Amino acid sequence: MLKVFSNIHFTPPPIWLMRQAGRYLPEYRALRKQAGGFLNLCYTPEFATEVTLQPIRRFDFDAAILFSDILVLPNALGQKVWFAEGEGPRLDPITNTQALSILNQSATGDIFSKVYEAITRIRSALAPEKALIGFCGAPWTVATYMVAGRGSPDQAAARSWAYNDPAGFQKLIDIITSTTIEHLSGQIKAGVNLVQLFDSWAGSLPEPEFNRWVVEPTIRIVTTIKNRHPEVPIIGFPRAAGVSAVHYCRQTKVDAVGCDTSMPLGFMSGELANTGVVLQGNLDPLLLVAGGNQMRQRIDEILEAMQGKRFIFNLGHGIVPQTPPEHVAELVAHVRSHTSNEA
Ligand code: 1CP
Repeated sequence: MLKVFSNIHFTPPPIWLMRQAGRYLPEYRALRKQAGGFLNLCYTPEFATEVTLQPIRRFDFDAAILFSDILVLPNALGQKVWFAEGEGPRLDPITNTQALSILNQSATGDIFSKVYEAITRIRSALAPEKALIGFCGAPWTVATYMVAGRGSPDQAAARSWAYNDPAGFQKLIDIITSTTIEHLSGQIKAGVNLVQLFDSWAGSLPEPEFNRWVVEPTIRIVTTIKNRHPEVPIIGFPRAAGVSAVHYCRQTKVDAVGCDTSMPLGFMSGELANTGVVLQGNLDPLLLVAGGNQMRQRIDEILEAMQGKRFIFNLGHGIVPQTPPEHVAELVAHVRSHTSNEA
């Protein structure tokens, strides 16, 4: 588990980065080529293990995150998912209640068992003091991909279904929610030490729909996982939720909250920290691409604002492919050089 969950304030804070494995690393690109595609990397335990460990070897992060994807879950349920080279993910879209019949919750084991085998291997290869993070997409975010069949800037397809036929859309959310609970439990049993729920598109909904499609399913997931595995911390990442992040933390009872790039540091250290959660974030991934003095200054500002809080250093969203690996090394060194300015 990350040391920050022990209730003590650490200087410097623990650090890991979203998308710390991936296309910005030459060793990742080489293995992806050898595997013959992204999903082959995810579904071959040897490859998934190697890719998970690559950034730990290079940068000595405090945590490894399982190499997988949020779209493994719809694929395990029977939806066709593929990754075209140079494009984002593609799925055969599910756009109405009748189409839900292709989803089969009792067939997920074929794919999920590959993920659990990778977790067992990673946990035994990883130094005991390093945390292993498991994850799922949150139901709303996963639904946006299942319904549109791809990433979309406005999540219009899922939002429209949710407005036109909320009872039907609820059925899709319920299937994703219960499968997410099973998949997170499976990951925990296989050896992950904490889990993160990625709600990358939480920011696209008005308040009533935010409550119904983001907060409610997350409450169900957190409550059930806490019942089954009370010792496992849960990080929620309601990206771009703005001030609604406070309500999200209070209602869902996540242990930690991922703060996106746009979140003001004063809001994080004030209203958001007052909910009692551990904070995680929130350097702009493009400042990591820029590097240099600008990046170091912003790291200092974040660390000063988080002084005395329980805090995990991370980005505000995932590393982008054009990131120079040397800048990542510089980021880690700079965060680790930070010492408390309290007497
Ligand atoms: O090699 C390649 O072409 C694939 C690039 C790639 C990678 C490295 C994808 C496709 N997924 C991943 C790994 C991944 N995805 C991880 C692994 C662990 C890590 O190192 O962090 C995780 C946690 C994810 C989560 C994920 N996948 C999210 C949530 C976080 C976020 O970025 O907002 C989302 C939305 C996805 C969907 C997805 N998978 C891949 C891409 C390019 C996308 C985004 C599609 C879009 O543009 O909407």
